[in-house]
Amino acid sequence: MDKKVYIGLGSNMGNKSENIAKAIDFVACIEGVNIKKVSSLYLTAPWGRTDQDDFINQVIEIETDLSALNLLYCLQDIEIKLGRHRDGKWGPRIIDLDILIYGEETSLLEELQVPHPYLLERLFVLIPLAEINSEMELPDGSKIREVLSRERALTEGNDIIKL
Ligand code: PH2
Ligand code: MG
Ligand code: MG
Repeated sequence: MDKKVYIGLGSNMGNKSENIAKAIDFVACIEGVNIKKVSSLYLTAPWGRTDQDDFINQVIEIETDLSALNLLYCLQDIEIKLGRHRDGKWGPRIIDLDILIYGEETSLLEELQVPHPYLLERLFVLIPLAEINSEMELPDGSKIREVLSRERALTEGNDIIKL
């Protein structure tokens, strides 16, 4: 198990926390994946497209020997098993499993961009990431705590509630 990987989970349809819990159970069953850390759940205002229900978000740290693409395919299988169907860009979803960071690797494939392209702008990802690894250095070399305080200063900061 060599690569340290962060996965963001989100849901804003149905029983949101149950969807996330089920997704984590499925992740735990993937061969070649060990879950190392799990953040709290956060209730978060919708980002990017605001005409939809609030999300519940969570971040997990795993170790894996799967390639980034194989991991992506396993996560997509889990999304389908939990009933996700095609949703528009940033639209409502039963479950979303995004690879945020995959070791030191960069991927710019159409189907997989890592580090996640919006990582530095999304408090609903940065806050749970900082909870499980407060010393983390982000892929651009910045410190998560510094990015977080900068981003928090730009927003009201009260649209993310730790559950
Ligand atoms: N996911 C999106 C779009 N907007 N907003 C929040 N708060 N949480 C999400 O997980 C989220 C979002 C597309 O994946
Ligand atoms: Mg997403
Ligand atoms: Mg996704």
